[in-house]
Amino acid sequence: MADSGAGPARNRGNLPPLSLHVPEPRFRPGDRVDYSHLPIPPAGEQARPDETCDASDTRGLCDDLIRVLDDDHRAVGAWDPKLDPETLRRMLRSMALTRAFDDRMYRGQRQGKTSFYMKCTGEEAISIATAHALARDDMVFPSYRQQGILISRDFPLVEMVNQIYSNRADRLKGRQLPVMYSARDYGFFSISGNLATQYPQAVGWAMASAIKGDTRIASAFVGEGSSAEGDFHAAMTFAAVYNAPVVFNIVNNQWAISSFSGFAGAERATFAARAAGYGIAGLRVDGNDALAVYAAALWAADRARANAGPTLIEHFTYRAEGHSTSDDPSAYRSVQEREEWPLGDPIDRLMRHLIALGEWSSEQHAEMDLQVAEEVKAATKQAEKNGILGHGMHHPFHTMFEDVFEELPWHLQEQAEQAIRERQTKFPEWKA
Ligand SMILES: Cc1ncc(C[n+]2csc(CCOP(=O)(O)OP(=O)(O)O)c2C)c(N)n1
Ligand SMILES: [Mg+2]
Repeated sequence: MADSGAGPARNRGNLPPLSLHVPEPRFRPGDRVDYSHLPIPPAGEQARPDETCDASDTRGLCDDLIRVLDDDHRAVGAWDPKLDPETLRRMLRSMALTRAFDDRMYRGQRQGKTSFYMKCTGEEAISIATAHALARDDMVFPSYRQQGILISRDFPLVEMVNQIYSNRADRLKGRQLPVMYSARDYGFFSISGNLATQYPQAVGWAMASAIKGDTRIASAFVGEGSSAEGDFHAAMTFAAVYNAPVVFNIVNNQWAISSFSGFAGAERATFAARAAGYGIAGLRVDGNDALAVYAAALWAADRARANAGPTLIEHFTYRAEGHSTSDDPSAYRSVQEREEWPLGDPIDRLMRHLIALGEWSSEQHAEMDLQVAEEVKAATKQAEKNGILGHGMHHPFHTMFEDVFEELPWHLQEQAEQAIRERQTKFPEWKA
């Protein structure tokens, strides 16, 4: 009988049947967590090549982990960015403010003031140290977990809350999911819910900057899970081919909602190692070490600005909390993971460093925590005057049909009228 190939396994002598590997995370709920398999090199031991080096000179750094803060909270090694205490305190404050903001917005969601929120707990150093290393007018192409960049650039908190509440003062008119900010004047490209689309956009922006003979660079962020998207690879190819002035950041926080990093390829190679395949520079960084993140971000920014090419930076970190307010991580991972994470907490580490320098104290830290909590509370109260979810104080309903076409086409005009009519029939008490 002719073999169609569709039936039972074909027998070819003693060849083993083919099989697939389906990744499985090490720890599930209830498991005891032991991270001793993770190689964590001592701080300060990583060589720092010149920013304009050959991309191949960074190969070793793609498998290593750039670390500056040591176990005694001192800054050590060639990557120490030697920041002055004032800058360190500014970064610490932005990190604390971001965490306080996240905590309050999370509670706001639980209180029904917004439908959705996403925290970046444990990942604050990545966005905030990067923002401090970039120029103020460099364009960032963020994912939804880089609110620290807006906060570092002093974007008004009240505007963030207005967006989260989708209220009548939301400058995005309620058209974006809460936390999907857009602030061109703060060098913060519109966040898209379609993962990884910001990567090719960043490359296009960077290429345009170069074509115009400008000096501004692009800095793009993606989660490790999203790096499995095709857009990631298209962006890398374009950037490598045209030597675009762009820095690619992969935030490897181990999880993509309930999928672990293995499904994006983490079992085979580091994410930074992908740089080698494209012939661009790659760095792998302790993402919970604000000084290491700063040093790597500055190295890559200087490299891009010197026309020496793009860099891929993997920030090795841990998503300390749920993916979003719609998630319950206790359903799929061990709660011990956060406690056992070997790279600690980024705010705690920077605080201890400043204390070790004699430039900070626990009392000052406690005082700062109170201040940032007050600042967030004041912004929330102010934003609440413009409305919260379900209180009807949003942009007029009909505006959702506007701003796409210069003139509303007839079929959308009809749809708008129908939608408004139906809404008035169903909810006569609601305003247009
Ligand atoms: C193209 C696309 N696929 C899937 C989703 C659904 N989704 C939203 S967030 C997310 C996880 C992303 O994980 P990761 O990239 O690691 O970022 P993290 O949330 O950890 O910061 C998924 C699958 C989406 N928004 N867009
Ligand atoms: Mg992730």
